[in-house]
Amino acid sequence: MTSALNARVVILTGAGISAESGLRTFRAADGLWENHRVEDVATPQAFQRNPDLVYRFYNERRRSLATVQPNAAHLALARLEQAWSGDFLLVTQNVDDLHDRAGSRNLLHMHGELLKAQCLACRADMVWPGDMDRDSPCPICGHGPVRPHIVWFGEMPLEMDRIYQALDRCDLFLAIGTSGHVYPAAGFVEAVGPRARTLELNLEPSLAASAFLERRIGKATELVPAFVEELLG
Ligand code: BV8
Repeated sequence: MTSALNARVVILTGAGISAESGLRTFRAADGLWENHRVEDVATPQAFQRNPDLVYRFYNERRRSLATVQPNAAHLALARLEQAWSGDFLLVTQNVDDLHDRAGSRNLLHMHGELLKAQCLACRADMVWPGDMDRDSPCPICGHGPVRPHIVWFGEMPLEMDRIYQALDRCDLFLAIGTSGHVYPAAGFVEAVGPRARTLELNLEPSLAASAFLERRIGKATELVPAFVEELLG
C-alpha cells in the first residue's frame, strides 16, 4: 500500500530540485565551472594538485547559498514528512542547505554539505558557514588543514548502509530532479524491493528513467506539490 500514510517512503533528490531556487545544475552548465569540468575540480586529486582552486570553488558556492531560498518543491517535501506516519527518508545528492531550511528533518546528505568542513588532522567534521582556505585552523584540534565536508568523485558517499536498508524496505521510491549520471545514486531505483512503487519526477527523462514504473515530466515546483497533495489525499 503506497498511498496509506504508514507506507515506507524513500525520496532521492538531485540538483534539479534546487534549479528553480537559482542554483545551477551540473548538467545545465554542461558541468563547467570557470572552464573546469566539475568532475575535475570535485576530486581528491584536484584538491591535492591545486587546493586553492578547490577552496575557491566551494567558497563561491557556499556564499551563493545566502542568495537563494527553498522553493515550493522543497517545502512540499517538508510538508509531506510532517504529515507522514510511516517511515520517511529524504536522501539528497545536493550539498546545498535548501531541504534543511525548508524544514526537512529525516534528511541525509549523501554527498556531504557546503556548510560543513572536515579536519584533515583530527578528522572531526563541523559546521563551517564562511570561507575556507589552506590556513584555516581547525576549531576542534587547533591544527588543520580543513577541507570541504563534500564527497568528491572517487570517494565513498555517506551512510550507504542506511540508504540501502531503507531502499530494500520501502513501499514508495521517488526520484526528483536527478539526471541519473552519477553512481551509486543513479542505481538506487534498482535496489528497491519488488513490491515498491517507483516514480521519477524530472524536467526530462533521466538516464535511469526506464527503470521506474512511473515517470512525470515537468518542473519540480509544479510536479512535487501536486504529487504531495495526491499522496496526502
Ligand atoms: C563512488 C559533491 C566508489 C560534489 C557529487 C571513475 C573513477 C572514479 C569513480 C567513477 C568513475 N566512473 C564512474 C565513477 C563513479 C562516480 C560517477 O558516477 N561518475 C560519473 C560522473 C560517471 N561516482 C563516484 O565517484 C561516487 N563515489 O563511486 O565511490 C567507491 C567505492 C569504494 C571505495 C571508494 C569509492 C561519488 C559521487 C559523488 C560526487 N559528488 N557532489 C559537489 O557538489 O561539488 S556528485 C554531484 O553531481 C552532485 O552532488 C550530483 O550528485 C551530481 C549531479 O547529478 P544531479 O544531481 O542529477 O544533477 P544533474 O545536473 O546531473 O541533473 C539535474 C537533473 O535535474 C536533470 O535531469 C535536469 O533535467 C533536471 N532538472 C533541471 N531543472 C529541473 C529539473 N527537474 C525538475 N525541475 C526542474 N526545474
